[in-house]
Amino acid sequence: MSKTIFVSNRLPVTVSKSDSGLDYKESIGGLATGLKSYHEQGDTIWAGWPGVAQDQLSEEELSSVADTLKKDYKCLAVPLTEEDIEMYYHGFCNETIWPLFHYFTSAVEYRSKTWEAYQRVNRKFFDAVAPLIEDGDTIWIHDYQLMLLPQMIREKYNDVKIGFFLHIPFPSFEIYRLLIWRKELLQGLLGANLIGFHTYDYVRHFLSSVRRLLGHEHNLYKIQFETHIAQVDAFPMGIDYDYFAKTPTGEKASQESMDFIESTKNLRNIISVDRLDYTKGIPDRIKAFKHFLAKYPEYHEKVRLNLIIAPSRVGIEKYDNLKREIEELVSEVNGEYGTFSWMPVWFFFRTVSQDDLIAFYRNSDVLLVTPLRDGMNLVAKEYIASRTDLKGMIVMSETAGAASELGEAVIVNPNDHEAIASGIKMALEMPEDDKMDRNRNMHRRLSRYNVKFWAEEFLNTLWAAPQERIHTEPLNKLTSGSSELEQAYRSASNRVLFLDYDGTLVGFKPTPDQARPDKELKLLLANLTADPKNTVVIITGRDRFTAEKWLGDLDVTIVAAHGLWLRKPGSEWVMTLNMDNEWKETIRPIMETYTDRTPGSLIEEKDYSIAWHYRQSEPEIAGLKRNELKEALMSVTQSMTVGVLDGNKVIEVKDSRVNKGHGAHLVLNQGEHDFVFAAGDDRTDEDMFAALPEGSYSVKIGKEVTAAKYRLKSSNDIRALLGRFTEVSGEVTTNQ
Ligand code: ADQ
Repeated sequence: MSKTIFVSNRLPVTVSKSDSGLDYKESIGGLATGLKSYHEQGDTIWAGWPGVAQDQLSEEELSSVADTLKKDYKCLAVPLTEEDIEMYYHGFCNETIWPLFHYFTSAVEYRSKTWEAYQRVNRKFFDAVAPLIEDGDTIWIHDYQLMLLPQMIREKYNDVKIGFFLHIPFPSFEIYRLLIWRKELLQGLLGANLIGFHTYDYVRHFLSSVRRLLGHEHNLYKIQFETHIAQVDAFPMGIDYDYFAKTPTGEKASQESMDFIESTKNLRNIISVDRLDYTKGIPDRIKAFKHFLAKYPEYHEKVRLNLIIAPSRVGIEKYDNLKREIEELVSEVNGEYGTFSWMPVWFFFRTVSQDDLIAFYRNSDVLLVTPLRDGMNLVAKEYIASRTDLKGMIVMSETAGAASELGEAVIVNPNDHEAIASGIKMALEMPEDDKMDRNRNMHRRLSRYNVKFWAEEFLNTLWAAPQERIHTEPLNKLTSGSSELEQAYRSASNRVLFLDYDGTLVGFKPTPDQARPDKELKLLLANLTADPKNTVVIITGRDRFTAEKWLGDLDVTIVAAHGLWLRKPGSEWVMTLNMDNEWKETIRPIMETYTDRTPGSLIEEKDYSIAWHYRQSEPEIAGLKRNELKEALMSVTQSMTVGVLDGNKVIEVKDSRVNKGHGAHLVLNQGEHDFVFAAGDDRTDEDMFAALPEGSYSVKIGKEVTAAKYRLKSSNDIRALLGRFTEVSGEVTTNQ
């Protein structure tokens, strides 16, 4: 039976240690509530840090925590040390990712020590979760603390579905690119089958970073990444609507809160509820409220701002300073505008219960929620849901994810105090009909797209996400004595081996010149050709001069320039086709026009082709120009013997008769072979694979779609396989 594993930094239950022993408390918050019903009823396990550092617990306590979490809460404790928490959570998560993803670029710290801790702790999560994973399982990973985990799981497990949801914004490329470890985080995320964000803006930002930094395009939000497809989509998180809408006011609320509420009945109440964080825009909000009081004196003694702020990241300097700044601003407003009978701002620095919150929400005419950046902001949704009388109104910043769903609210720029002040006035004075209409729309949406719907929609999309996976063969499967390939090699008496050069015999190098053959490769090829039963053919897109310079001293046949030139060992080069290059006169000017219009693009001319490269160009412009150029080329080449190839960041027009298939044919036609083998890594090698006779053995290096019979991971693997061939040659000779 397949199960679902949730993984998040914190568990839905928080463990704490006091003099009286260990205490277990349910964690509140959207995620815990959203997944609660799944977790209670389904075959699920939730893995995460329990909230207390492992070095604060004795061995006995540690195992008691692990047992209790497992038995009573279906949770797996991921033990973290104080040092982990300091460097990974307070460090990389909250000093690097959090400020950067919320556009606070000057607050970002780049410390390799915390980055190392982030990798180490992601690995700890992997090590903790791995023993639970079985084929067919679903693993749903949450949030910015665990962005490397999807790929760690993907590398080890083939038949699992991995989902990832980011609860904070994904910033635009111009911001994201500032991160030193930007590629690593993207690669970590792309290990998932489904990557979810709150809004389409974040989806766009993510796709654009993937394209610009990793060069992967998406097709309808699907990215082919290594061996699988990663799908990307928006799933705006909802709330437990029924709880907020249906809980009777005051039933479970504290007496203190109800008394407070009673004392405010003669005022218009504005409420704001946040976790203490610099992204929430609290100082600007107070300043804007001050501006409101200055601008609209008619509201003096009639209105009150209740700031309810939950302590968060206590003890961290930045947060302590923020609290101090808030306190000073509150005193400033109260000092300037307060009277003996009226205090305009009330500041509560505490976590209040959900039932108290509902009572506060219902007592408030306006919710003022003006984060400078917020992934979603659930408070806005909770407020609307609680006000079932439809008489509340929100003033909300456009930079909160929730703004894209709650367009009926009064939307403002959180830096614009003037706009917030008039927004407050507008919300307070909005005609009741208008207000109720707007609320009705918002209620409809929130009641349908609640948190349960959100979780179901994510999981259903994950389960339906593309499953195709390309499996690479473990090398030892091909090199084992019993493999079909080895048996065929062993028993053959006239073999031909076609070997592509770049990407196959040597790995990719930063410049083409650095790919010259190393000693080990030369020796390997020499050993292969030492067997008189072998014809070794190097078949490459390289020009004949380079090919001869690098490999001409070996006993190999060289097919260069994709099959245009052929050279037998020790012989002269032969041109295999009569080229007529008149067509270039038509094509070149068209490509030149596009090169002028697309900065960074360039033309490369070969004997038999002209190519337009756009790897260095700005992807958006290049994408458009590429389509236009391709269309123009297609139409002019219709009546010519040339073809248009759409390659990796290159459009090439070439004589369609020249390809590696043609080159392979020439060699194959020169004799009878009882073992035909070919290895290659890119699209041009597919022509060669297609030209091989039935019963041939072909190996693709890499993970793209192929007609080859086998796949291997890298040029090291192919070298090992060829090395094994030379050993077999040796064994066969000795036995004869
Ligand atoms: P948060 O930054 O924590 O979450 P938010 O979405 O507003 O922000 O959720 C806060 C939750 O805490 C709400 O359920 C709220 O009721 C509660 N809360 C806030 N102040 C409180 C207080 N003083 N007392 C008690 N409860 C309080 C992150 C992202 C958000 C994203 C969520 C969910 O930063 O952008 O919406 O995850 O994905």
